[in-house]
Parts: sequence; C-alpha cells; structure tokens
Amino acid sequence: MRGPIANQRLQQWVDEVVALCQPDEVYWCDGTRAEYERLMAQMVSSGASIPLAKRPDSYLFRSDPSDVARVEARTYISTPSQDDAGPTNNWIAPDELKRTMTGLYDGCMRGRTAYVIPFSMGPLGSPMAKIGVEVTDSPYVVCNMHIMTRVGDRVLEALGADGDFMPCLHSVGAPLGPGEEDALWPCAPMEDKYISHFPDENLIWSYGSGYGGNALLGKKCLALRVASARAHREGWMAEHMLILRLISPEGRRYHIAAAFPSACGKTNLAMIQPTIPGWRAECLGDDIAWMWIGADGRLWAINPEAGFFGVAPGTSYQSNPVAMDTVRANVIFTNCALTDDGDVWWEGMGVPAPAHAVDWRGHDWTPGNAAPAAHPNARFTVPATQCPGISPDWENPEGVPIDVFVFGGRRAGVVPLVTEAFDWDHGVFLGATASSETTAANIGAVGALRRDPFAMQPFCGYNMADYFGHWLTMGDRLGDKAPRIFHVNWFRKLANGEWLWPGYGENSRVLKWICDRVDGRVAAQETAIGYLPRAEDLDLNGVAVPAEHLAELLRVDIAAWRNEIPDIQRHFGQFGARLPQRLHDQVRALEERLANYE
Ligand code: O2Y
Ligand code: MN
Repeated sequence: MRGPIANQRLQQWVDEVVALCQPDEVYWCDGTRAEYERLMAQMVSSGASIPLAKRPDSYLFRSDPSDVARVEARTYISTPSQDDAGPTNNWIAPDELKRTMTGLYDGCMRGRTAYVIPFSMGPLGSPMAKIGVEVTDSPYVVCNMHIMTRVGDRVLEALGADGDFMPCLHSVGAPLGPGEEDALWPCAPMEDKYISHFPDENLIWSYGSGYGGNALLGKKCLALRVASARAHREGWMAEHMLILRLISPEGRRYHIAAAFPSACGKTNLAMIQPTIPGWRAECLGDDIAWMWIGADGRLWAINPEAGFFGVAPGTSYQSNPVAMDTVRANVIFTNCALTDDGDVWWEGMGVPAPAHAVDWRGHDWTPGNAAPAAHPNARFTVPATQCPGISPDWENPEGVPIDVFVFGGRRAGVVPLVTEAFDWDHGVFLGATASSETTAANIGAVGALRRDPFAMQPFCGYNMADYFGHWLTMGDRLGDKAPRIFHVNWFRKLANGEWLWPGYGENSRVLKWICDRVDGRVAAQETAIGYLPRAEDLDLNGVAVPAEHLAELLRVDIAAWRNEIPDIQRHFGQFGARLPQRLHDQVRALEERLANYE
C-alpha cells in the first residue's frame, strides 16, 4: 500500500472518492507488467477472464448483454448553461447531476477494490500530453487502461507535487454485500448509467457501465469530449481522427488526419497497405488526434492513445491484414466467440465458422444459428507497439505535420468517391455536414442516416456551433499553411446492393490522387460540390473497376444534391443564431452552384 503521494490535490481527491464510494481496499496502479498479469490472473480465477490456449497471453471477456457499447442516451455534457452544451448533447445542470450521481456513488464500491490509475494521454514529455487519474472499481478497466494509455509510477513522477491532472471517477455501480458472489461482468441497469462530463472543471464521472468508451475514461471522455472543450478554450484541436503517413515512391511523406464516424473502417484505413506499387503507409493512430499550431505555423498532431480498441467483426486478412497480425498475441478480446480449441472467432474474420463455438453470451453456437457468435461491437484491445505497420514516429513527442484532412461517412448513394474542398471554409462546410448510415457500434437504430459533423457528434464536449466556429478560427490562424481538405465515401452501392468501389487497400488510389493534388501534380474537374477527379486522373492500374462504376462514383447528381439542401438546413437550423454566418454563406453558395450547373 502506497503512502500519501507528493501531489496533494490528487491525494485529497482520492481521499474524497474513497470516503464517498467506500471501497474495501485502495490500490495505486504502478503500471508494471507484473501488475497486469496479477490482475488478469485474479480475473481468470474468478471466471471473468478466459485465457486463450491458441493466442499467447490473450484473454476473452464476456460483458453483460445489457452493457455492450457506448450509451449515447446516457452521456451528458454538464455545463452551467445548457446552451454551452448545445443541441447535440444531453444536458443536466452540474448541481443536479452531481447530486444524483453522488447518491449513486455513495457506498458503490463496497466489497470491491478502488484502483487508482495515473495515466498519460500522449507520450510523457510531449508538450501536448495531458495527465488523467482514473479511480475505478473494475480490474478489467485497469488492464485495458494499461494497453490504451501510459499508466503508473512514471506518470506520478511526471505529475510531481504541483502538476495538473484531470480527475476521472468510474464505478461499475454494483456494490457487494458481505459474502455476496460477484457477477462475471458487474454493471448497473440502464436507467442508472451516467457517463458525465463537466468540461469547465476538466472532470469526468462515469457510473454503471464497464464497457469500452463508457469506462476507459482516457479515450472518448477525456481525449475527445473534455479535451475538445479544453482545446476550444486553449486554441488547439482534439479530433476524432486517425493519423496516417503515406510515403510516395520518391520518399515524400504525407501526413493525413481523417475523421470517420464509428464503424466506417477507420482502423482499416489507419492500417492501410497501399496496393499502388512503390507507395507505403505507416500508422500513427486509429481514433484520436490532438493538434496544435507549431512554431513553423503548420498544424502538428499526436495520437494521445497507446493502443487500439478495434471492432473485431469484419476484421480479416482481406479487410485489415495489419490488424490481424497485430492481434496474434497479448490481446484482450471482449464479446468475441470462443472456439473449442481455445481461440476467438467473429463474423467476417475471413476463416470458416467453427463447427461449434461458445457465443459472446456464453451459449453454445453452431453455424446457421440465427444470432451472431460474436457481438457486432466485439472488440480487441492491443498495444500500438504490436502493430507491424506502426510508424517509427508514432510516439514522437513533437508530433507530425498534417498536410491533409479527410472527412468521410458511409453513404450508399449521392456522395461521390472523393471531393476536394474549394477552400478552408468549404472544407469546414464538408466536415460540418458529413453524414453516415448508422451501424451497431452505437446503441440505436441501424441503417438510419444521421448527420455526424466531423465524426464528432457523440464526442464534442461543447456547443457544436462553437466547434464549427473554432474550426473556422483555426483556418484563419493557419492561413496558407492550413491542411487541404477532402471528403471521401468508400461505401457507394448499386440499387442491387453491389459495391461500386473495392475499398480496403485500393483506397490508396484515392489517397494518391489526394497527395498529387496537394503537390499540384494532377488536375481536377470543378463541380457544384467541389473538385473531383476525372476518371483518367485516378491511378487504377491493376484494379478492375468497371467504367460505368467509376462514372457513377464520380458523378455529381445535381437533383440528389438539391434534395440534400433541406436536410442540411434542418441540421444547421438546430444551432439557431449560434451557427457561424460563414456556414450559412456556404449553404447559399452551394444552392447557387447547384442552380448554375443545371
Ligand atoms: O462501444 C464502445 O464503447 C467503443 S466505441 C469506439 C471504440 C474505439 C474507437 N472508436 C469508437 C467509436 O465509437 O468511435
Ligand atoms: Mn472512434
């Protein structure tokens, strides 16, 4: 047991949490491998964790069926004024929310251990790194945080006596009575779950869920929701973006930051293996980018995370060979199926279904079973260092300079394969109106169209209209050093459901056009919605894309775009007078161009 620590504010906060939550024990995490192995061994003996005979140092967890994904309906941005949270966030006044949650936290860790996890988002020593401290009663969370962040004594050392940290309180919300047997995946009922953010205080309180984004508080809660609000105040950017380095045959490096809504193949793109001869890619991050304007006036980026929390279903040697090689060993799997020989399996793994498996609920499963063997939001947690495509610069404390922003979404129709913005304001408009058809990564209807501005709809910790304004301001500050902005859509389909574009590694052909545009090597056609490649501008050597598919992928359907306008106006209308005039101007300009290009 550790004595009082140097940072008095931290000690005092932990003391307050302990007095409120009343754990049986308090344990300060040191971040060592021995600690990880000890906790994992405890969870194996309790039955919560299943060691995988076929994958070295790898384990399978099964969550409670009610606790399988981020819960947007129970996620709150608690600012003093509701207007500051904006229309896209759930809001409860801080006093009221704290009163309710204090009632829930009271005694909630009885029968459990409170683990204190000092963690760093960003490489320790980076001017951009931020320290958080999560107190949790879930050893599963501790092991995941070991992988997803930098944890332990080295963080406390960096914090020192006076350093600043963001307090993150988490409980599964399932106190144990004396002698009461624990659940394999303890959690609280949906109506008691709260994923709460107090951005003005850099404070996070999460209660009732042990899953992913609800519980690993460094990720979506700190590195996106609270960090985005902080970035707005402090003049930097916290974005839901992968970071990718593309290297041309001549050795020119291009750094791309790309925003896609959940379940649009972001991890696949982050780990892309280009199919164009001579082009290479390195992964710097698959989910979050923190960016700031450097001394040279350019935009620099780090990945604040240390691991990948990727969706397993659909990950295969065809869709993402790099991820498959990354998860060969030393992985935490959650809600995958268990094969009889002690491995994991999921739908879309690219290998035949086992004749028998145990599904994510712990039930016998055989092919033909109506329910999937793995939950659609089943996950792997794995250190970034294990990724064979990881960039040697992924932990560079200075970051990498961003050349290009790419926005995307999953749209079966209307939105072309790739579009380049006319200028920064138009690029902000493309980001602000980005939309996608929903999938299983979030609880709610599957297949519905939703506007997901900058892929930040679930993650923006303040009024989204002010966030748009922040993007405009950053562009003003960056001037001619601003990254160029593009929009892509890999998901176009024919009416019969056939994909128009092969996707995966072939997406490098679109990225090559983007890089060529940045360096002025290739032409584009000006259309009503932006610059598009002509069919002959895309390097399609070695890939069979029928000419009529390509024509459709690059066609601007003026009538369909006119139909989008009312929905864009509705979307912008929710922000009222807070929406920047420059975005109203963009809608009007688009309408005019659509009229002129008739
Ligand atoms: O459902 C969850 O808790 C995880 S969601 C997630 C995980 C990793 C990366 N991105 C996401 C997301 O929803 O954007
Ligand atoms: Mn994400």
